[in-house]
Amino acid sequence: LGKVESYIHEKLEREKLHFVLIDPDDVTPEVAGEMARMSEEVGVDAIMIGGSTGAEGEVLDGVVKAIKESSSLPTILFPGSHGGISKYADAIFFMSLLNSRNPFFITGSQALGAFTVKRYGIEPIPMAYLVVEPGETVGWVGDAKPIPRHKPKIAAAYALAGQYLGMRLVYLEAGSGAREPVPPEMISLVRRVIDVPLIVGGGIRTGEEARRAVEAGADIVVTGTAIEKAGSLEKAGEKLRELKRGIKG
Ligand code: 1GP
Repeated sequence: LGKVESYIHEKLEREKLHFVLIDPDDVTPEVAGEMARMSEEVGVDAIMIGGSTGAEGEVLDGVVKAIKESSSLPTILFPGSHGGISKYADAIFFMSLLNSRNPFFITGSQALGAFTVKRYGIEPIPMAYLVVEPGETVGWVGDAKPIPRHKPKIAAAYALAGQYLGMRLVYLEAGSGAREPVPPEMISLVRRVIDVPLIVGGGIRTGEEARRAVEAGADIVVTGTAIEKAGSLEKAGEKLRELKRGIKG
């Protein structure tokens, strides 16, 4: 395993993890750097960088560089397509949107980005990415057939298929800004069925919601909107501490 993936596994032996997602299309490099610095101070475990629209090129590079300069947390790309690769990041979730209707999001974009990842020496971490209702922007852009919220077994079947295909992480995604996060029943069935770490994100805004996801079986909780939309850096700090209490107890 690469450096970042080993770091994730070592930490998971002791505690549940909190990753903060920063969308380069929503924040300036300065704010992104500040968010990363604060995240590290509060005890966040890694910074994910990406988004469905506009998170590319100079905008993406500027944000990744600012984050690297302001914190020593691992930076993991969370790309919407092969456009979401930056040479300044440590690792990339090399993800396949398994329940997309469009092969571009399952293997096409991955093929277009593979040589770039190799050339830049970014650590690829193979991940099954599953979009659950409502799915929000990523569901629409990724042409997903979102997994119905009341059908945990479908999610578990896709998750296990992902593991059998060799993916070393499974991500259950309700979509950024979702009104409600992935249902606990779905998280717990997927957790029982797979052996690889389970990431859950989308619509988790409170410490209580984060705690529920962890109690249901999430190994890693991702939050983006709650911190980006906190209103001020001070409030973002409070929110980070609240989420931490929910995730790490
Ligand atoms: C989106 O799961 C992440 O890809 C985070 O979602 O912005 O709703 O926290 P939020």
